[in-house]
Amino acid sequence: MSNPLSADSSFFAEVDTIPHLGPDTDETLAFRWYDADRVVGDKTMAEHLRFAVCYWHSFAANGLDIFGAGTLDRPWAEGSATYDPSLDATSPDGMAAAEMKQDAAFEFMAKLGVPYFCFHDVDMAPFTGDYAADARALAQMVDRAGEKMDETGLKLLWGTANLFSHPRYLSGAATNPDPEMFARAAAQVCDVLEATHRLDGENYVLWGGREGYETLLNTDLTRETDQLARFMHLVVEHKHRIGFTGTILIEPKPFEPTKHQYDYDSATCHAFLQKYDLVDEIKLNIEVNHATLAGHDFNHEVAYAAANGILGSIDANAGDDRLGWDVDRFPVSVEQMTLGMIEILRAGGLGTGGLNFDAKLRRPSIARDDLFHAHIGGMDTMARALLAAHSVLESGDLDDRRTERYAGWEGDLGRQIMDGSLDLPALRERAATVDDPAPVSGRQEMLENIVARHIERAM
Ligand code: XUL
Ligand code: CO
Repeated sequence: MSNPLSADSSFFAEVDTIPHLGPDTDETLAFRWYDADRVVGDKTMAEHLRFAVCYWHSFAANGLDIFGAGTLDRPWAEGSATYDPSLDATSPDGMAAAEMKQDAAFEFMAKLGVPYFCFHDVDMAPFTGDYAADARALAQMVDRAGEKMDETGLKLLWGTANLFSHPRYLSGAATNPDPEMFARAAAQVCDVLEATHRLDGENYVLWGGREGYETLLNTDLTRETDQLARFMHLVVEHKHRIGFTGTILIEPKPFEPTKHQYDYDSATCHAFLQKYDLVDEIKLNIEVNHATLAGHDFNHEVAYAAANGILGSIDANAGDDRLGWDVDRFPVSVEQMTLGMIEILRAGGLGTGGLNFDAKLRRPSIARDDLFHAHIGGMDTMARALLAAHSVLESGDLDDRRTERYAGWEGDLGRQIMDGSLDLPALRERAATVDDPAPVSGRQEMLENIVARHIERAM
């Protein structure tokens, strides 16, 4: 492999700290809308949005896809891959590559001015599949990350364990037919949960990467979901044992990599959490493109989670209208994100959660500063969405009309139906004595125009 030690000590030397220059600037390496200290309602933009950079797409991945090799300029990638059994986890090259990757990541995040990052164990340290060696390498890299966090002021939004890349997890981790695989996955999560706690992480994420099935012909669905619940109870128990006060999050996704993932969408996750008595302990990390893949709008997934008290955090990205797989683009649609932000603001914000850019550069985007442009675009999109959503809610343009639409339920009839004082025969009797009710317009097009107006005017 090329020697990662020979690379520049400053990886992004050609880019300075990204300034906020306002909407009129033509400077491309600047924020036009995201202004960390600007107050919107009762909080600053930074406090509302709680942006995080993800370690995996931005630093671990090198643009490799199933049709071709990596294209991105990631000189450490050869020595520090997500899974490479030929690596020696503690070899100087493997660790040097991981350190170089970490230095580049912290340089990038500090220059971008985000408050948070997120990581998987395998992004941070060399990963060979040998449990003891990998755990040692991870512990070293986590300690080093802690020092970098102290130096830069960066914080950890969440940590997570990769339970899907190693071939051992080909039939799932917690839902594996072999309890030995469950046990190995548990060891990995125990380490990463403790590492997340050591770094004062604000959440811990469990994405069920291969917790699903390819065919029901060989699958005991009942047993597998019981196993998944047992796994989550173990995590919750350990969280309390070690005094971790962050939130445990699961991340809905309907399919990919498996044909059917058990954490299909917000509603499926909610039913699962209720069935297994986990609903007070675990919330959701909702990813925009996972919502699209499940056949939902992003704002539906947020609204459903919020309505059931399980809105946790957001993986902010975008899909593609024509592609049915997880393309993980950076957010580009102010309209889509405004609709999502309306639900987030209605819910009172994200609590310990934030907006994590689980998004990747396109394979041909190979210039070093492309990573800055991608994040600047995502952050400006979310900032505009925040301004527009805040303006919509502050004006009352939607909520006043919505309250009016349901006004009948605040009257005698509505109250008596809901409190049970009118049964079916009583309602039948009443029908004979009153005039036919007149339908009213749903006003959808007018409401869409109102939202469009707020987006146009939000400055
Ligand atoms: C995969 C995905 C993951 C999780 C963390 O689709 O979204 O990156 O966010 O494991
Ligand atoms: Co995600």
